[in-house]
Amino acid sequence: MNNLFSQLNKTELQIYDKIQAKQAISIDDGIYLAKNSSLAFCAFLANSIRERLYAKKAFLNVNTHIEISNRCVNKCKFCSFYRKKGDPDCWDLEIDDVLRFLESKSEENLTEVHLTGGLHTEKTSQFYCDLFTEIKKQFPQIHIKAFTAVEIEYFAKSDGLTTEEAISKLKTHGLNSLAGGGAEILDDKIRRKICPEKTNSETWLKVHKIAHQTGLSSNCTMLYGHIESVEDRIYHMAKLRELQEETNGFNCFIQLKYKTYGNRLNIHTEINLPEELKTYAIARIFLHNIPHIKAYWPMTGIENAALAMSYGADDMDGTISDSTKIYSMAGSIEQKPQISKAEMEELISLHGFVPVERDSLYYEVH
Ligand code: V47
Repeated sequence: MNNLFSQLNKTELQIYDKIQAKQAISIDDGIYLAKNSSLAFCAFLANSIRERLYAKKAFLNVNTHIEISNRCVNKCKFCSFYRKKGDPDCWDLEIDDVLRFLESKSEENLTEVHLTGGLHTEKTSQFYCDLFTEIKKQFPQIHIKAFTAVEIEYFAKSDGLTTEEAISKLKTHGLNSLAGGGAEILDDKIRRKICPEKTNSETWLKVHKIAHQTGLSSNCTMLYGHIESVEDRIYHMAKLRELQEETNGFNCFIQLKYKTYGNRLNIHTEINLPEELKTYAIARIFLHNIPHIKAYWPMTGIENAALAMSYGADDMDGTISDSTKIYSMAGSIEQKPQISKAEMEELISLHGFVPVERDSLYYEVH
């Protein structure tokens, strides 16, 4: 470490002091780290925070993902998942399909179902209320984490409800928290280029704010490694940090590295592993008020996700049960994302961390 310190300049020493004093770093500090500092220094800072918060714990969840349908009225350029009705690889699950699927997983002791889909013209919020009612009847112990802010806003518009009314209706029927997707980069100039039909930045933030005020927590994401700059990433995180200051409703931050296969964005290179690891570290450093940094392995691969635990991340999401296709369709090496709890624990231990099963709100499961 002495060697590392001798190489630091004045700005880096000031950032180090802020972290020691548990202060937030500034936007300029974040940009400085991302553009000028070494991976080793960022990892060192991120780990000092991670260890202060969780010592050697690395969290995992026993969960499954359900993507009800890949039909979507939007055509986001980075998305490899959406299909039109009638396309050969378009799917559309019904309530019974979901219940049968969950029944087939009953021996896994799932504590969470993560449920999302596209913007579907026929599946209204009432469909999901009925689905949640049935899930809660048969599997009352399962936490339902569902929908991106984009889906919530779509339900509200289609059903003629306010955002508050749409969230309350879903919550009354069993919705326990919101997923973090749809944030992409919270900059409307970028959104107009990569996802022109999608809800704008202000609306995405507004939906999460209302959810938090209604008593639902949520996650937040960042889709990076496409047309955005390093500065855009930090400004994005700053918006999340600002909302968190107000509501304290985000449980975790998830960086989603843009995957190039099967979409229309026309970018053919992915960011490399060192940059990915540095982004975890900067997220941990910059998002001082967001408790958890998740390394989502169906996107980055199980080995990289485990490695991210040494770069500031503390959570590996869950066992998944081979039920998400967003990333396999976008070219992830994880074509069948499924891992047992025991395998996940072993991998975490191999990296020198202590595996801890958590529920969706990060309470430890014993
Ligand atoms: O919003 C879509 C991203 C998100 C691509 O809340 C892509 O715990 C990379 O949000 N390359 C959906 N990313 C997934 C999501 C998520 C995943 C895991 C856990 C949680 C959570 C949330 O996936 C979309 C978009 O940002 N995405 N296509 C792509 N080609």
